[in-house]
Amino acid sequence: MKKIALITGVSGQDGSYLAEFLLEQGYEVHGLIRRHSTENLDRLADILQSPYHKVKFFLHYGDLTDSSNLIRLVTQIKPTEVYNLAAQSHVGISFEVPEYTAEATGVGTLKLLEALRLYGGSCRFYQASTSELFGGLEETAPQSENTPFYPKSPYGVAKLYSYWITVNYRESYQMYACNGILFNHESPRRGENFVTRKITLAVANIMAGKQEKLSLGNLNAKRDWGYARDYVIGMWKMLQQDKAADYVLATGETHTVREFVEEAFAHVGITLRFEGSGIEEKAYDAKTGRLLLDINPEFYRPAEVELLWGDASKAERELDFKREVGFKELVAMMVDADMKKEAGTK
Ligand code: NAP
Ligand code: G4F
Repeated sequence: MKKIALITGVSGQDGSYLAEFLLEQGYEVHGLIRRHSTENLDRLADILQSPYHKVKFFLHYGDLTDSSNLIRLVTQIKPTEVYNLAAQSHVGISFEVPEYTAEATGVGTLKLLEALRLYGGSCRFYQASTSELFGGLEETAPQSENTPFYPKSPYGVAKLYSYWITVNYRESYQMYACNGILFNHESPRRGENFVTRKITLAVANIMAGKQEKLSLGNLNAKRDWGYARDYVIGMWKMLQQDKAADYVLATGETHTVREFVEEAFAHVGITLRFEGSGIEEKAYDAKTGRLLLDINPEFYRPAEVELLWGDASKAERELDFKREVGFKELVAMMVDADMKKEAGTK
């Protein structure tokens, strides 16, 4: 049978890696994109310049909040696999736009599932669920498929709805529908306002003399950071099983934001000396005494998830999920990519 994938959120970090991977596997790939006043397809540049474009790779305008558009696209494309990656995916910003986040990140999933139910057939469905579902229950770490949920943001609450509506459609309509409960995953394609990329960009800019210092919020938050490309392979594997199920993808390691900053500066030969605590905390170049990091409470969130630490043993066992890139390599890869980009702009 011809394999046809529809990816919502194809212009995002994960969507771009997944599209590349599926094309390599021989799929015909369709991506949903939104209209912007200036085009934002940078992450798809390689595919758009490749022989795949308009032969095996097709883009369609749409929006997860527009059900008539989703029904039309599903009927027209006739996908065999749908990957629902589209979302207002920024946790901090979800406090600023809670209603829109509920519409896109929550109810949008229902709209897509309904489009698939109306279309009929045996299309498989992947939902981009998240470790933000675990949120506030620190005592339950490391977190697995059996850990209770306690979201701490409008984003987490919207994703909770998407998680359960996916389970509900699997149980009610015998759809092959999976939740991938993914812990944070990063790459040089990560959005610039997520903490890892904000840090690696700042390191590159500071080294180039274009930025004085880096300002962050909560340095004590702990995250389980993996590499995005490893994780999109896990998404695909979830849709290749005999029976649909939900899986955690994680590294099993957790690090503070402070450790990420230390490692990123260490990669360019700078050892940081931290002083103070809370909003008074600062970090200096241990050699020169130059201020390189301070705290700006603007980046604190009204409610915070302090600890994410995943247990991916089910995915390792059943999907043979593997991660090729560890924490230090990930930081190095992101810093190097931003340094290279910076050098290219001179
Ligand atoms: P991302 O880079 O922020 O990409 C989000 C994508 O969704 C973009 O292509 C964006 O399009 C699209 N989008 C946003 N609102 C939309 C709407 N209303 N209709 C259609 N498309 C819309 O996110 P990511 O890091 O690749 O993550 C992919 C998915 O996994 C998201 O659902 C995210 O919540 C989830 N997730 C991510 C992580 C992680 O650590 N990266 C972990 C767990 C779960 P534009 O380009 O037009 O903005
Ligand atoms: O990089 P972040 O914004 O990612 P967050 O909130 O963990 O969410 C990401 O991972 C989730 C999976 O767990 C995804 F579902 C979600 O879509 C997204 O991809 O923040 C990480 C941590 C937070 O604790 C935040 O408070 O870093 C802390 N932080 C400290 N200073 C900051 C900053 N975060 C951002 N974005 N910017 C700062 O200046």
